[in-house]
Amino acid sequence: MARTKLSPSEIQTALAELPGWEIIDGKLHKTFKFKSFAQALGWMVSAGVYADKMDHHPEWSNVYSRVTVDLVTHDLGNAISNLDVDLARRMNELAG
Ligand code: H2B
Repeated sequence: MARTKLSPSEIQTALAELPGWEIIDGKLHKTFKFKSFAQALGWMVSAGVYADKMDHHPEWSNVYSRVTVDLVTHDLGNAISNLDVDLARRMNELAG
């Protein structure tokens, strides 16, 4: 899938349609909170399968029912790309 670096204004436009996401340290950032570890883990499997199909992988960590996510495109020198926005949108959808 083609990856294109987004401009600051394109990032702001995308953020308006991505509830819960913000830019922290130049990365698309969100903490997802679930009701249990099992739910967090199930979501990580679903989001991880989607990410792997895209060949675009999140930086993330899990503590109990919380998953902290940072999205950035390594091949573009850690810029935010259309793929980061696509993955963020899918992560929100999967979280319900
Ligand atoms: N994930 C992310 N987040 N950024 C990338 O640039 C990236 C990736 N590149 N996953 C992919 C893998 C690349 O290494 C392979 C070779 O396509």
